[in-house]
Amino acid sequence: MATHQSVGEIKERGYTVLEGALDADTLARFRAELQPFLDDGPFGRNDFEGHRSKRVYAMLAKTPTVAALVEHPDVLAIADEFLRPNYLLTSCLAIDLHPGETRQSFHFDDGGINQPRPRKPAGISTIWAIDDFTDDNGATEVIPGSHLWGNETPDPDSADFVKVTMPAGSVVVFAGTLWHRGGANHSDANRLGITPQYCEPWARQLENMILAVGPKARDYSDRIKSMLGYSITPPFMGYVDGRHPMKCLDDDFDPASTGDGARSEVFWDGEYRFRAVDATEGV
Ligand SMILES: O=C(O)CCC(=O)C(=O)O
Repeated sequence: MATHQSVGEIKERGYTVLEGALDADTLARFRAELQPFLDDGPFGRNDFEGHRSKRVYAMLAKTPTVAALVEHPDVLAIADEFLRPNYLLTSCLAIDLHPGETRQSFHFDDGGINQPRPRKPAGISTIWAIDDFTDDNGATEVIPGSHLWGNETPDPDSADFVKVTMPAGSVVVFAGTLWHRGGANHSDANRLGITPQYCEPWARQLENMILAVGPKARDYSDRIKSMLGYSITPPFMGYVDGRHPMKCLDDDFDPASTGDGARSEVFWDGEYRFRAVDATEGV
């Protein structure tokens, strides 16, 4: 589906589905990397995580192939339309619903910024189907149009929701303001989903990605490094010791390669101070 059509669907009803976005080989490789963490990991600690679900966090530290989902070009082309440059990866986790899991409570993903609604989404979320998402195995349930709501909250029993059924390898992309929940798994097999979520560069990430991923960040593309937090947002949010954070990974990093350096400069004048610049030197 063309980006402008997906963007239109998100603006209108809050979500869009990209079918067949991931090929079978990548899916198989990814599942093989993830399986040991699912096997060894605990069940959820509360109703939200799901007592019959397993969640794997800090995935970029554990399963390198998840990068193909996080920086999928069709997804990022959509996020680019909603979020400011240098937006961040706010969370990235696996959610494996086992048979018998009950439905989750309705929520929206950018609620943490605690700003009144209606408003622009401060995040774009995705949920990748690693297994087929079906009517009875816990496909995500979304309330179309609820991204535009003000203070309304949905009734868990009577809300007008849609089950996002989709074949493995597909992804639902939705506004951070869209009310949704994980469904109940009435089938006899697991339902595995992966949810990379992106947020405005001025918002705090749900997962502290710099700590969660640690030195493994070096293994990823500059785009992913930027989304983890190795980036600045104007004029200089995110600097480290007065310098561009990417210099923590690569002393020779040139901020001009991102355009970041063109926006601000940190200098020493008895104390650290900042000024807007149109050159990249010094950042
Ligand atoms: O597993 C799902 O389908 C949705 C989960 C979810 O929305 C969440 O945990 O934030």
